[in-house]
Amino acid sequence: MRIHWKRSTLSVSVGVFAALTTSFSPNADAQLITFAFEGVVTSVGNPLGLLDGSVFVGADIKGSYTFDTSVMSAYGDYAFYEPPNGIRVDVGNYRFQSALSAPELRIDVTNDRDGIIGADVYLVRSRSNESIGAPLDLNILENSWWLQDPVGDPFSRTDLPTIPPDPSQWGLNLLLIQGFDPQRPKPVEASIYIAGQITSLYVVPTRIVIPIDIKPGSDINDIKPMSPGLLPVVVFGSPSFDVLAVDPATVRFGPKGAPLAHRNGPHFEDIDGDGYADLIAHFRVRETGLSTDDAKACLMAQLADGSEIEGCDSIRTLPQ
Ligand SMILES: [Ca+2]
Ligand SMILES: [Ca+2]
Ligand SMILES: [Ca+2]
Repeated sequence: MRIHWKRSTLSVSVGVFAALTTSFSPNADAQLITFAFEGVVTSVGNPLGLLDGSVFVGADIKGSYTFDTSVMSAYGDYAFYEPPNGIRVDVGNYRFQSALSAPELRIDVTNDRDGIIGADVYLVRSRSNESIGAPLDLNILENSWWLQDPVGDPFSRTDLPTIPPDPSQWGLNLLLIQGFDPQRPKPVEASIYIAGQITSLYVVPTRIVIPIDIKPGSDINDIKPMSPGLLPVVVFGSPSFDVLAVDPATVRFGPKGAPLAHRNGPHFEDIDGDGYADLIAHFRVRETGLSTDDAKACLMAQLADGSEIEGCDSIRTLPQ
């Protein structure tokens, strides 16, 4: 497989549409969406023997990409610069992923390119990636997934798809990772490449991160893990998060997932005085599974619509 051809074709596709970018103000109902995927390696370039034997033709690919529906575009070229937007691809012993603190994820949605009905493209491309450290020491310049269909007609517009594309509807299906050795000036040839196909995708339920306060009124949050007592935890409501939507039966706290200590559920009160109701839960300390090694503790719950929330706070544990 000739990788230069793939690379230059991708660049042209992105370049043409980047020139037409138009951004609008963020959408108030923005949502983070994660598509998980599975696939298979179809081709490996490893001329220097840098990759170990865990990457081979036929090896499993697993990964996911996350994007934000607040990004608007008139021409189908969506750009995402804030974490947790990005892509993660696991192959063998390696993880190829977008830069964790400064990602640049692009999703290009092209309908009827050059006026040809059915010349549709869906391109997910991470342009800023974490390097692969020792012993490999590679800069990852390409981490993308490209669907193109010259015969069918999967898209009729350039809206950002919020349900996963069906790979079986597309003629071309190419996942491509290329790594370059930073010691070599101006690399022309990739030091490694991994090509594959994505065979299935599914939506990962969104987990909403919410602020909590363990032991309201105390900043240090001292906990004696073996104490027979109760631990109060506040979940803060906000304009975008109504604590009344929390399903009390699903509330869990700590590594062992302690349930609410009170059978009649949490109570509600505006603890911080911001005008939005907050949820006050109590847990039996011994049921939380916290130990003297822990420096933080988290609360998890589901909302009535099935989405998940999580909030964490620091703790200081004390021996009995
Ligand atoms: Ca089309
Ligand atoms: Ca506190
Ligand atoms: Ca409040």
